[in-house]
Amino acid sequence: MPTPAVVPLPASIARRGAPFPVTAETAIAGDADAAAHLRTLLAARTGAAPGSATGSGSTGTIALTIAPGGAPESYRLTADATAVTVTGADAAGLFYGIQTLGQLLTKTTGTTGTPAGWEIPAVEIDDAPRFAYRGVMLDVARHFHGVDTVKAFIDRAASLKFNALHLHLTDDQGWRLELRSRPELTAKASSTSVGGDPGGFFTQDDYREIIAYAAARHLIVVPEIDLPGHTHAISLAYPELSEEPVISDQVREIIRRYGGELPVHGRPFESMAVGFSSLKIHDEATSAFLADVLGELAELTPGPYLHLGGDECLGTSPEDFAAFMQRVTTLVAGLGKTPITWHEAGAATDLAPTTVGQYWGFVSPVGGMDEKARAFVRGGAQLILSPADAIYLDMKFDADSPLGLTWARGVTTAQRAYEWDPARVIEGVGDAGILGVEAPLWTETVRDLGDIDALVFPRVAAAAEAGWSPAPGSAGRTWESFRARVGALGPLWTSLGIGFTPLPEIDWATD
Ligand code: TNX
Repeated sequence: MPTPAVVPLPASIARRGAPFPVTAETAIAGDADAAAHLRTLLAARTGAAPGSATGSGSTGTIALTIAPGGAPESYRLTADATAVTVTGADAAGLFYGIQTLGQLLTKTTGTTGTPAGWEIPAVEIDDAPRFAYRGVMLDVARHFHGVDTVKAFIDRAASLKFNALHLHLTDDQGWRLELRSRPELTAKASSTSVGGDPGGFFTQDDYREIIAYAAARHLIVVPEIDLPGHTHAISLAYPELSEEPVISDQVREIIRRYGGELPVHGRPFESMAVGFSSLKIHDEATSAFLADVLGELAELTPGPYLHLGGDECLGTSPEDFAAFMQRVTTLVAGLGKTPITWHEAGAATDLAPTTVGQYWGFVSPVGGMDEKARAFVRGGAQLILSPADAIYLDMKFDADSPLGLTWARGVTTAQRAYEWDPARVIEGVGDAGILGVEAPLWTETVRDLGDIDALVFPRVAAAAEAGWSPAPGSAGRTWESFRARVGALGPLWTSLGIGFTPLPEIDWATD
């Protein structure tokens, strides 16, 4: 019997005996929230509604319970011919057990005397995540993506046991969150996107709605205000806070290649160049602005983290950059939140000591990026790993598609997204120094949910496995196994409305 196709691979999975039939008579018992999630999933996958609250149980029962005591987010799932039990150590664990159950649900072809139907293979699964933080990132600044798209993105992430949604809310091209303390930001700096496309922003109610929707699926929201670079949009609302754009050869080259106009202080920027903008680091008005913006963001955000950016500040001197990151991480720590910054801030001494670094260099580091990342761990904090050549979801896998970029080692593959180990990226930083893994989707070329799905699936499943599953080298943690398991998920993804790209590296099941 082949091992059932579960992604991310569980910590332990064993096959045993005869399958559990899923019929209109299947009873679902136990935790009401979890039962509702399971029913939605069963209905989407089967097109019918097996497993109703009123199921007689004559063909078996699915029991959903929470039994505290195990590791956070862990669950145990057993299935045999008469019963399925999913027991979570907490509500998140139970929710993840249900996601596994959705993947296990298999269509039966039917033989003479037995009609075609659905079943759950008999299994025994004990599962818990390798890393506490498993994130996806959506850039809503380069192209704005509204509440419905963000919710769809959350559903997709939750189905692969991600527990954090990082929203890149601000960048040179737009400011996407309404703030009561600084209403000019969205009034004057939110209406455009890359390439002349329309912009948009989240009202505070939108933001709260996203947070609640994510929480119901066990994801926290990590908002990012990218500072002190990637701040050209601020110059539309508060011109006095920003320096003149620094036009480097690299800025000219990107604009020559991808089109658009050079950045002009106080005017919307709709092209793709990076690294030209900077806040005025030493002005009191900048300090007052940061206190308002970050104070209000901390109030609006129940999750423990605020992301402060800090990447590609080529328009800021290294000394000013270091002083700024020290000041702003200390401000955020004082607001009771844990700051996250991109790894560049590791060059600064005296960051708030809890500051988490997010590494976006390559799996084999170049240019001293690993040294900056290591500084966070040396200071007693942890890292989130987002190696760009492995799990940047905006990298192209099809040279002819208009979607995606190629700067992280060219056109990529699902195999490259899969074959890396978080504990082998930054020398000297093993599991203990790693908070988790995050797969970012930058949206310079990404306009809608169809574009998102086409770039994100299937590679995001490889990122999920890097964050959740036992380290490569454990049984089943191979590209060949992943390839087979992810291919088997095609029909589930289709029934959930996910427009994944059927990469030719993978044999996709059709039913
Ligand atoms: C680099 S990686 C960026 C983003 C771009 C992305 C495109 C990082 C922290 N910054 O500003 O959108 O490349 O792939």
